[in-house]
Amino acid sequence: MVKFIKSATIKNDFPESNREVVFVGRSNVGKSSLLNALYNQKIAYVGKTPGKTRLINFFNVDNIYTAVDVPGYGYAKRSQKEAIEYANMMDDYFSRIDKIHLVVMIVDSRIGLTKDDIQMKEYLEDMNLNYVIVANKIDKLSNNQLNNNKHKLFKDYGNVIYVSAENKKNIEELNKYILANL
Ligand SMILES: Nc1nc2c(ncn2[C@@H]2O[C@H](COP(=O)(O)OP(=O)(O)O)[C@@H](O)[C@H]2O)c(=O)[nH]1
Ligand SMILES: [Mg+2]
Repeated sequence: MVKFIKSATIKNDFPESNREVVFVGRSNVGKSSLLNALYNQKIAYVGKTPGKTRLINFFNVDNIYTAVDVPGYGYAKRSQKEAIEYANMMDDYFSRIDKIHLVVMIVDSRIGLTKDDIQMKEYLEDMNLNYVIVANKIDKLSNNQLNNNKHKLFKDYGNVIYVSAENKKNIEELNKYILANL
């Protein structure tokens, strides 16, 4: 069972926990949808307004680990003030490095890694964090297109898990990967 713990924006408010799996991705990539599919529950808000969620949300997953939903990056309509607040919040969160067991980085299977995604990936690598790339929205691709993208857009990124939050394709594989990599 997945239980909401709390929302927070600053270090002092983050809950006690020891094993966190954090979900990151560009706004609108389908992070909320993926969380809902993965946990088979409506836990995350699926928004029509990208970038709307500005809090970090913590969930207890089966008393095994804490799932952490951080706001999407690459949202162009943020004001400068909001962008700075966002960057500070992310730095605050990622400074808890010893608690973060895995980062699930969600990207669009149709697009590959954007400039923002690559920046995030480099940030994770600089921090020495364990991460996996999850390419979402494969329901929008034919088998041919998906194969093409695997060999072209994603060839440099090692182990990528291809999923659809929409039709739940490979969601169980993602679940297994998380549990095996805590
Ligand atoms: N076709 C398709 N659409 C998706 C998928 N996942 C999310 N979406 C749609 O993409 C939009 C953004 O989804 P949302 O979960 O709010 O993205 P977030 O901003 O990353 O949390 C919504 O219209 C979703 O219905 C998917 O796997 N396939
Ligand atoms: Mg969302």
